[in-house]
This record gives sequence, structure tokens and C-alpha cells, in this order.
Amino acid sequence: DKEKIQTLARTDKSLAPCPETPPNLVGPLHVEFIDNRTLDQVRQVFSSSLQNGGRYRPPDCIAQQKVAIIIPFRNRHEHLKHWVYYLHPIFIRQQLDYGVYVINQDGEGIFNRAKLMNAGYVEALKEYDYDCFVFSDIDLVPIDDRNLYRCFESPRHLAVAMDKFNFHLPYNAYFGGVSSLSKDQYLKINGFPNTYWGWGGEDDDIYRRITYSGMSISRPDHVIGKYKMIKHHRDLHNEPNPKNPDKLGRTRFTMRTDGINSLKYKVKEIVKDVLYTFITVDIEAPP
Ligand code: BGN
Repeated sequence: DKEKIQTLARTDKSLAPCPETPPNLVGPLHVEFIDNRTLDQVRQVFSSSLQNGGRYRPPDCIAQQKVAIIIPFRNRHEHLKHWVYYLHPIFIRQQLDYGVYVINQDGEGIFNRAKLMNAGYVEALKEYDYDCFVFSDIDLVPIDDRNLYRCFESPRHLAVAMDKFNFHLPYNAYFGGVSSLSKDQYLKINGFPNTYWGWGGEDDDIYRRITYSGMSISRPDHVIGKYKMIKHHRDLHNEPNPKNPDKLGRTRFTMRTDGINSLKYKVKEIVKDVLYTFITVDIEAPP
């Protein structure tokens, strides 16, 4: 069957590495979040090209990197259908060996984006030997497929030109939206903080972890790094947290004890859709 053939192909030494620059990229994309798109339609489109759980690898070459795409999530199915519709074809053209992991926060407690991303890192590694992790918000769709969803010499910030910020960085140290870190880079910063409940600051904390660990960040240019954000109202239970700015002032002292080495959560359910692996986790959120 299909799985067996692909396993054979992988061990076949005659299969060459994929080229450094994927040959089938098209550049700028037309992206429109139309109302009548449905998840079922999108499933139909990709059912023959993806393996269950939102997995794919190029059939004719060995991918440059094994990439886990991690999406922190709660109550955003309206966005998920657009995200998978646009992102899967991009990943396929980029010749990634990849899997999409939607990390769903269980319950109605306060949201915690960075802790969900830590849980996604652990869960993805239980499944496959990923060497690169792309962390993406569910509402951000790149509008140029030359923006490669892989890892680089330095941790990478991919969402550099979002429409909501007028296609500019809101500030130079901005690291929000979409980013990528290799396994080594992620471990070097002790992963992400688990203690930023509610909106704001966790991405700035991650940026500081990177610089305090002696690394810098890389970015695509402003033409390739353009993004469209799906418009939405602020979520329930994700208010800006007034404690977070102070917390950020202590990152240097807390980052060695608050991170992947102190992560605690429970898996409630894992559902394999053709488009993604949907993992519901209990992260012990305060009410
Ligand atoms: C910043 C937030 C980021 C957010 C960007 C863009 C904080 C920390 C307080 C100093 N930082 O202000 O988390 O991604 O805006 O919206 O709130």
C-alpha cells in the first residue's frame, strides 16, 4: 500500500535530496477568505495528496528538513478551514516533509499561547523525528510562497509584513505571528515560557530568550514576508494581562526554570483529520 511504498522509497538510496530552492514556487499569491468555503470541501481537495493527520512528504526527493507546524488553538474553526486551504499547497510546493498539529486548549480558562506551543513541540516529537518547528497563529496566511516554512541558521521570524500592521513590523524586536526554530535552537532557549496567561508579551519573552542565549534572529524581506490576517473580534478569556509586562522584565532570570524543562500538561484527546492532527490538552489554566 501507499505507506509501504513511501517507506521503501525513503530507504532507497537512489532518491536524491530535494533542491535547496524548491523549483515549483510561484511567488505572490491571491488569498481571499470567502464565507462559503467549508472544511469538508477542503478535505475533498487534499484527501488524495495528504496522509492522515495532515502529513506529507515529497514523493520524488528527500526533503531538506522534517518540519512540524504547531498551531495554538481554541474555538477558531472558522479560521482553520482557510488556513489549511492555503497552507497545504504552499508546504507541498516547498517540498517539506511535514505534519500539521493543531493544539487545542481544553476548557474555558485563560488562554496561554506559548504553553500550547510547548505542548505541540512535545506531542509532535512523540510522532516523528522532526528537526524543525514552525509556530503559527491560526489567522495568518502568507501571500508569497517564497517565504519558506523551514529552519535557518538563526531562529526565524516569518510574519514580518502583516496587513494589520500596514505591511511593516510594529517594532524591531517583534517576534509574533509566525516563527521557526530548529530543535537545537528551541532547546537552547529552554523552549517557551509557560506562565504568560492571557494576551501579550509571550512573543517578546521568546525574542529575549533568543538574544540572552547569544543568538540573533533571521527574517525574510518585506516583499516575501507579506501576510494576510483573517479579521476577528478579540477572543473570550484572552484579555491583555497586566502582569505580563512586568514578567517580561524578569525573563533573563526566569527563562532557565520556566520552559520546556518545567512543562506540565495532560493530553485529553488526539483526533487525526486528513488535514491536521488535532490534539486537545489540559494546561491547568486558571479560571
Ligand atoms: C506588543 C505585545 C506583543 C504583541 C504585539 C503586537 C506586550 C508586552 C508588554 C510590554 N507585547 O505590545 O505580545 O504581539 O504588541 O500586537 O504586550
